[in-house]
Amino acid sequence: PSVAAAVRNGIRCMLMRGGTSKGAYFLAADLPSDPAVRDDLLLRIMGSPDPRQIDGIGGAHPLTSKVAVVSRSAAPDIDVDYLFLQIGVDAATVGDAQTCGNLLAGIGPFAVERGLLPATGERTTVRIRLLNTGDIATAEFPTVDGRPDYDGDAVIDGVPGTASAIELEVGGGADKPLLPTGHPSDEVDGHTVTLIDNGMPVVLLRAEEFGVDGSEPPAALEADDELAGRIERVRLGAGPLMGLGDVAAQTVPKMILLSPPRDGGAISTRAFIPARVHTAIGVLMAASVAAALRIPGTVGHDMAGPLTGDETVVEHPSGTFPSRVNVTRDADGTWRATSFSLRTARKLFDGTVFPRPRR
Ligand code: NQM
Repeated sequence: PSVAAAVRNGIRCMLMRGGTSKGAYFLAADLPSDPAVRDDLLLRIMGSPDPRQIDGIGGAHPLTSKVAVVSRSAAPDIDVDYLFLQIGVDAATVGDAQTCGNLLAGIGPFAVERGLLPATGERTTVRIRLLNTGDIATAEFPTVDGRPDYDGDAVIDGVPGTASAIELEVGGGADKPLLPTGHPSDEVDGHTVTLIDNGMPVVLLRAEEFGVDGSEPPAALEADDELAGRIERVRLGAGPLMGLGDVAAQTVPKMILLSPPRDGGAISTRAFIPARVHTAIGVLMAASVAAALRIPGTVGHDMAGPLTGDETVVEHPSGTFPSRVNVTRDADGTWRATSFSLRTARKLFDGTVFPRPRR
């Protein structure tokens, strides 16, 4: 559709909570195919730029200003392609440099809702290609009478109540090493950091080196301009080392302050994404942290509580995130990993969204 037609007739859109985030889910075929035209339309739909997104459906926070674009996949053994777009809240930006593991939780149910593939009895498995990163994910969730069943007993911290469990496995596909520099730690802007990417490029920092203890609420960390400046300098230095180029205008890498666990978990985290501080932690951020704790010499390895089994309990501001990772090492010393996470998702609203007529 052209922008004019979309403004007049609206666009089919489903609002879903995916994990601890919320986003607008679209079929690729319902959006303009030209990325510049599509992005302009998405800004008008979400109500950006505006700190309140008052004239759109965005939720005025990066965790609720997200878009998923889904289509049937042409790739062998893959059911659907998932493109994630981060819509700026107070800036007119649409970023595709990262994926989102929380919105990923809604992709399988959305694909079944839209008829991209049939439900298969009581459980349905969807193979998903993450277009932003090249990774492959498998999502398994309950279905009843050919539709996703959102009602269940699973609890995830950061979301009230219960819902049905969505099991996510992410990894493989993209031939990327876990440690982009090949080292468990590097020096950046006078700090010892770990640069790691288990589905999400993150920079692990010692909270105490930054003058905080790592248990502060997100709002207190966000209010500290001096801290933000120091973290941003490290981020700008880390980007090129991670093969991401100049990251000044990108939402990756994410910056994660680590401190010893306080609630019986493996490690405590505060994640800058990268300006706001996450109220919980991203799925793939947790997977990257969990993988790092299993590699000697990383920031975090020496702070971690005892690691038993393959589950790593990552503490965050609203509870814990149990991430299961499988970390392996090739004969040439290259570390690799996959992750398994339990999430929930829910269809909130299905209908037609009307973009602002003018920017
Ligand atoms: O790391 C937020 C979120 C995320 C990312 C962000 C995520 C992940 O929705 O897998 O889900 O990266 O800005 O929690």
